[in-house]
Amino acid sequence: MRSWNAPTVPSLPGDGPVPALWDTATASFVTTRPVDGAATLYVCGITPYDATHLGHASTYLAFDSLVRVWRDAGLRVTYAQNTTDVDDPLLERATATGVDWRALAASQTDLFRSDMEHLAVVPPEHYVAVTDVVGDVADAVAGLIDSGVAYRVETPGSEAGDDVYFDVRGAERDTSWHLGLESRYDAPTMARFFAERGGDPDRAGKRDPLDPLLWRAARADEPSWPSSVGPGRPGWHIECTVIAEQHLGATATVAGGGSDLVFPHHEMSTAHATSITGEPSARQWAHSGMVAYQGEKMSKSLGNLVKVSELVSAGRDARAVRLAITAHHWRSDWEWLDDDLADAEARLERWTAWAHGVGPQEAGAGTTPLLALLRAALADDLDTPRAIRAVDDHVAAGRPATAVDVDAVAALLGIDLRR
Ligand code: 5CA
Ligand code: ZN
Repeated sequence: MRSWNAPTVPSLPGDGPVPALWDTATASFVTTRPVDGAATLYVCGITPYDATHLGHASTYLAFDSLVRVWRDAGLRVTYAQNTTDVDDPLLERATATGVDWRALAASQTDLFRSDMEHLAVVPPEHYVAVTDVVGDVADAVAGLIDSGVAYRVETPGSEAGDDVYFDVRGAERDTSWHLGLESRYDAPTMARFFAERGGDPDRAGKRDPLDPLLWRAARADEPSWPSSVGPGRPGWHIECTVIAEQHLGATATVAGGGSDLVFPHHEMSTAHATSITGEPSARQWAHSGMVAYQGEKMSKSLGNLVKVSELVSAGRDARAVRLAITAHHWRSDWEWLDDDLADAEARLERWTAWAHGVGPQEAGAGTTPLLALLRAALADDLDTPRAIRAVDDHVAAGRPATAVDVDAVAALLGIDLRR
């Protein structure tokens, strides 16, 4: 599927350090270990039934910082992201609003692309719609049935066969994966999140309450595809397993998304991967914090949304939106306050005035003190708040901008001050 247009990312003198990043699975900082100078990233994409809100934006900006820092460290980066363009909430919204589900997904994906362009997010090389890989997902499910870690559950109401579930206890016996390997959650926490986040612990006929759906057999009035496991559509976790593996190989350098995906989504995705390839989905797991608004997690289902597209169409500067979001640490939970944007706009104005005073570029200009500060902050678990303070201090102290400084703000923080 078409990705979106790339922002201009100036190249900077020398290479920055390879970053250390917090890893959910080991609860420790892990320094990226590139393989042959390359790093791969899988980030869970949107379910396109409503516009990009600041929570989504914050998650994609966190991973955008990682991509920018990796590139600055001289790594060749391959980035893949999905869209969950067929799923229960999308189908429910389409039915409720009388819109065709495909049209809804297409329009919201387009809006997402334009939001990402406004926020200067570096696009993934592989932007993959689940509806484009249904056959591959079915084949993976067939393989799991063959290897004995997936089973059919009798499905009244479907004339097209039975749903297929993943056998978590079987996978624990047969592979190096076990429940909690990625999430580190205890059993009650897993049970709670499984029920809250799309799982069906009480489904009759399952071997274990935590067994996740791999394949949903066709129902009347639901989209379905003919496949090697019968007509139906993919379960949620297996889609990300298959897309990541297709584009990045067995084990991505980093996989992630928002912290609401720690369990069951990523636990089960890596369980599926381990059953399929013998290897986990990722060497490291990265999870961004949740953005709240009006006291609660910003979410499409609650409707407490501040949308990027609405801010932009109201004439607000998307660079200020990016600055306002990245003034928070990527892993912390935080609440959007309506004043945040005005504060960021004021900061952007100060920075722009500073950048416009830039002198002519000296030939072969080397690194600058500000570039070194930005690189050090971002290599330390993508500390964008510290990087922003470094620019603030520089500007407030009246230190003149060099061309390299302005390029560094554009390349590393994604804020183009030359506009
Ligand atoms: N399609 C699935 C992933 S395969 C999905 O979770 N879609 S989503 O549209 O609900 O979320 C898209 C991304 O934004 C996910 O990485 C999710 O973790 C993140 N996200 C959702 N809400 C918030 C929020 N309030 N704050 C920060 N990140 C969020
Ligand atoms: Zn996902």
